[in-house]
Amino acid sequence: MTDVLSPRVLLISSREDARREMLRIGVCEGGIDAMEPKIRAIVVKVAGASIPAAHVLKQQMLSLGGDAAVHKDVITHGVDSTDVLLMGTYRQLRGLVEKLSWQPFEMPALGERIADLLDSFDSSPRHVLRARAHTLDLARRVHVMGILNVTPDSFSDGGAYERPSAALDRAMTMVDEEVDIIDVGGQSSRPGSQPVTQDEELTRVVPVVERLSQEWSGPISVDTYRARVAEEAIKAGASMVNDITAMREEPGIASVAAEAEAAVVLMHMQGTPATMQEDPSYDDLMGEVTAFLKDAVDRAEAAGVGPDQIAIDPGIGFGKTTEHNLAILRRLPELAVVGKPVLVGPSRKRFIGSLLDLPVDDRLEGTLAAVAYSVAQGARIVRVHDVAPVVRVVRVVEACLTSNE
Ligand code: HH2
Repeated sequence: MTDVLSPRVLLISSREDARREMLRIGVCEGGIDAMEPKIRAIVVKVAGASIPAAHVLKQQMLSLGGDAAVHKDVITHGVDSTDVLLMGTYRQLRGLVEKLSWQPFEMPALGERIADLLDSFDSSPRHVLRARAHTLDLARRVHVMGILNVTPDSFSDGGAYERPSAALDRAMTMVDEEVDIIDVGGQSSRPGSQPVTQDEELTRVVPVVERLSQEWSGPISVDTYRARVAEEAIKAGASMVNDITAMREEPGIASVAAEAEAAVVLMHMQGTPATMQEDPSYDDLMGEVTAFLKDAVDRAEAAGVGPDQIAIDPGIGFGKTTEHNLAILRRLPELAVVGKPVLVGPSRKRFIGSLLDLPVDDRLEGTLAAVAYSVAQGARIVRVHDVAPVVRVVRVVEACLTSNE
């Protein structure tokens, strides 16, 4: 029998966890509904609040039994504005939303935004990704995107699959290894790389997409920021556009994707591949990455890309130091605020090499660790070179995530 004097800590990280534990001790259904929002806590950051707004937030959170952290000089009006950390249970934060609805100035609008935020963090998102004829059920299963670089100079597999027949062989090997998506790229984006001409990119990519789509009925993605390359690849059978510039380089790519009902991957990058690793720096890493991705999503949707046709990617290695990359993986769940499925591409990248002091060919274990951790942190698509071992790792992590004992 359990010793009543041995209290222990439970890990409650989801609604489901909360309900299960209450059911286990015999709480009635009504009690479970009432207490489930009280069981989990959340911290919400409000940037740049005016001093009156900060006072309202502090008072209301205290009245609800929570609290709000503000700048030390708010009390003496020694600052014009302050960031605010709202801390409380879901129940208290929902109470705040209610109270803000009858407050003056910008408070009701802030309340609505907090309500949206609570909605996106309060339940497991049922993400699907529509890509022309394909519907990828990302809620059910993490998808593995296999990299097929048809380039002479990619950082890890450059030159290996330049001939279309070699590329096709490689693709079919990935299919045997149970890849979900194949991402065909005709231009390296490794740090310091220079762009190739559009004609060269077309010559590399289109024949491979065409032949692959004849051999395989799964979703083919094209790794390009050029509207014309995306258009030709789609005509040749691609159903997804992976744009490392998040449609900033050639905004016309958004309408190409929208028209074809292709899926898009919008990736964060600071700078351009030619210069991005010179001195990457951020004042607020996750704040900047999420704001960038939200803006990219808004632009894509404004151009007609469907809300369920967009995935986001924090861009591991694109204008980031090793520390930045590690922090992004650790704080990956924060990207839920954007409301789209997350893709992560850590495969064989330099941050793994610098952590382990290993060359690109010896980064498999490091890649697998980064993939496992990313999936545990909420990534729903992983972009990798080593499909077979990654599929095995992903299946095991998924099983842990969905265990319900
Ligand atoms: N990384 C690379 C290229 N494309 N696309 C997305 N969405 N996310 C990534 O992290 C990403 C990407 C760079 O890796 P690789 O394709 O292996 O190398 P190269 O750019 O040298 O061809």
